[in-house]
Parts: sequence; C-alpha cells; structure tokens
Amino acid sequence: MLFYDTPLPAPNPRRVRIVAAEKGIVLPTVTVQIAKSEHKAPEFLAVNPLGQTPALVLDDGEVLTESIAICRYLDALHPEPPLFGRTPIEIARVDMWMRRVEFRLGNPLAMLWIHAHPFTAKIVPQQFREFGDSNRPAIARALALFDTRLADTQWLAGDSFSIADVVLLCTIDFMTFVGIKLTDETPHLKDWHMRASSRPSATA
Ligand SMILES: N[C@@H](CCC(=O)N[C@@H](CS)C(=O)NCC(=O)O)C(=O)O
Repeated sequence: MLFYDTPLPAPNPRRVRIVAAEKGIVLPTVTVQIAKSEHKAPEFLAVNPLGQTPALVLDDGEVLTESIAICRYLDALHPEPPLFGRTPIEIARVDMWMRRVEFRLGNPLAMLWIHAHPFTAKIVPQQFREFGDSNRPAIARALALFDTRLADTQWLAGDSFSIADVVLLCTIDFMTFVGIKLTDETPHLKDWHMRASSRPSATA
C-alpha cells in the first residue's frame, strides 16, 4: 500500500493517520504539499484525478480516495481496536455521530473556510464573504449539540473511542486553524477535546 498524505492543517488525511496510529499500522507514505499545488500536478492527478488527498494505492493498483472509505478499509483489515463499532447498534451510533460531525460541523466550517478566510481568497475563483460568515451560527449550534452529548458520554458514540471522535477531533483542530476556538460555553466538548488530544494517536 502507498498512502498519499498532506500535513496539517489538512483535516482529511489526518483522519487516516490517526486511524493507522490507533491500530499500529505503518503506511508507506508520499507527502503531497497542497500549499505548493502538488495535488494538482500531473503526477498526483494520475493517482487521484479529483486532485484531493488522502489517497491510498493498494498492492493491486486500485486507488481508494475518500478518507472515511480508507479508514473503513483499514478497520476491516485490522479489526482491533474496532473504530466503526462492533454490534449493530454500535455501528449505527458511530455512523450517526460521524455523519452529524460531517454534515452539521464540517459542512458549515468548509463554507466559512472557502468563502470567508483570507488564505482561500488566493485559491478559490470567487469568494462570497457574507455567505461564508453566515455559517457561523450553524457551527455554534453543532458545537452545542456535541457538548450536550458529551455531558453524558465519554466518547461521541458511547464508551469507546471511535471514528466519530477521530472526525470530530480533526474538524475541531481545523476549526481552530480557521480561527474559531472552543470556549467555556461548551465545557464538556472542551474536556473531550483534552481527552482526545492526549491519546498518542492525536499527534499523527
Ligand atoms: N471527501 C474527501 C475530501 C478530501 C479533501 O477535501 N481533501 C483536501 C485536503 S484536507 C484537499 O485535497 N483539498 C484540495 C482541493 O480540494 O483542491 C475526503 O474525505 O477524503
């Protein structure tokens, strides 16, 4: 296998690095620097014509993209510890919380990043600043939702650390990079962030 990775602050390849670290998998890695537009260079477009990282090239040459698909593949190959749940209800809970992170926090954050951040102004053809900023309340609502959940559970999907926590950690750290910090308004989420960040895999 060959893993095409991008360093921080890119959140999606980090999901794969954390899952690999949780499972003790060492992936031979090629680094693609988005800041240097290497993801749009012909060499990388030959691997992933979508021009996005991460990508995982399998031994038979098949290419997996989409960070969650790659994480699921690694989880199926190395089932311990299970990060996508074990029983039907665990699997459903993990999926439910992961999708809430992606749709309720990841999507508005992406719109804020693309349309209202000075860094992306150099990259996207046209920014709609007002629209970008209009996503801030949705981000705040999503943080409140996760805070309420984490008042009752140690990890987002229950008692065990899961891919839902991986996605939330990567999204929140990226959110900090974009300029929104966790505050005391979401104390349970802040505590969870400290727990998740203190796992050895979080340095990935
Ligand atoms: N849904 C994809 C999103 C991949 C993605 O957006 N990757 C970012 C890096 S975090 C990227 O390559 N951005 C450059 C671009 O889209 O041009 C996944 O989860 O893997």
